[in-house]
Amino acid sequence: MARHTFARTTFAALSAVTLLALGACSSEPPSSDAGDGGSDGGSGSDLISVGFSQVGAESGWRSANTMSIKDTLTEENGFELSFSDAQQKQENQISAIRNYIAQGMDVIAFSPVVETGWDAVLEEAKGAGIPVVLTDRAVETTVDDAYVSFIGSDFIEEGARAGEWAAEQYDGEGYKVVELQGTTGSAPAIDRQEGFAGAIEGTDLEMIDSQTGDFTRDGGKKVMEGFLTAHDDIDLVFAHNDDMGLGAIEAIEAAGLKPGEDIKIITIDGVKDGMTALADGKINYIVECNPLLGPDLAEVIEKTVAGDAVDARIVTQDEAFDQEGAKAALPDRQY
Ligand code: GYE
Repeated sequence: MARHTFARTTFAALSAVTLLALGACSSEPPSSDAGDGGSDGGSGSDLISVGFSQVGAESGWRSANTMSIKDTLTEENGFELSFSDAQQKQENQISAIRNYIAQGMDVIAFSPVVETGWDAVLEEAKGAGIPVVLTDRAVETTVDDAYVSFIGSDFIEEGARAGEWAAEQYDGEGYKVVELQGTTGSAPAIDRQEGFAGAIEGTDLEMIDSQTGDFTRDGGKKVMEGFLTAHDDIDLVFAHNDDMGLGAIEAIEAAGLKPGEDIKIITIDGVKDGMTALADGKINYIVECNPLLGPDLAEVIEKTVAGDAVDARIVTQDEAFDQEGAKAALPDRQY
């Protein structure tokens, strides 16, 4: 545990240096839409101006998360939102945040694609007196009071729940497990891996391979094809999100095997496509990760601007589903 923290801190320091160098020569602007109010960073209106830098559009979870934020931070609700999509690239997020600082936004919020490398830009926001709110993913930073609140799920807990369920079902059967990791260096990939590994430790479930599929369906499919070529004894797939699990289903079916039976699948998220595959018996278990963070974000922003205290950590509550649970939940599923 201590070693893990040390390694992350050291890497954070190194990445900050690398990013200073990168920032000096980066020229690619992130894609963005500045909202109805254009680029006037909040001056001259009663609306709270918010710059939000999103990770990308890599998964069903992300689409639902974006929808929740755009549907909540509306003019009717008192916000002027500038939203940008970083296409899963940290340098795009950093330049978006720098633009928001230059525009003098009232508040900046972002979902950091990876954990480390944010020190310089967080320091800049702090220097400009602009409060920062983190949604969904955490950062490792040496900057004091770098953000007012972090809103999102406990990813270690999610990985642990997936691993505990796997151990309950399959311990004693000598299961061989492969893992489809999320984006390398992202908080959910690091933490879900750690939580799952801890939960299967001491059981006879054995992790035989683990690679990143970058949280995308296509990535999950390609990595699973590789696993199926390299190993003929896979019993169980642990995918860090539904989309990679859905990609794995395609690869398993293309190899003439039955997902959910010949090879079991556990995923995290609980978006409609994942839940449908679970109800159909192609996925065996899903640990939910709630993407609807807009309302909590709106509340934190309003309180911050009003000068009220906010919780430094808001943990989103998640459920878990088996096949029957998915069938029951699907009709009311919002995303
Ligand atoms: O699980 C995955 C997405 O950060 C919790 O990112 C989020 C993860 C989510 O791409 O589907």
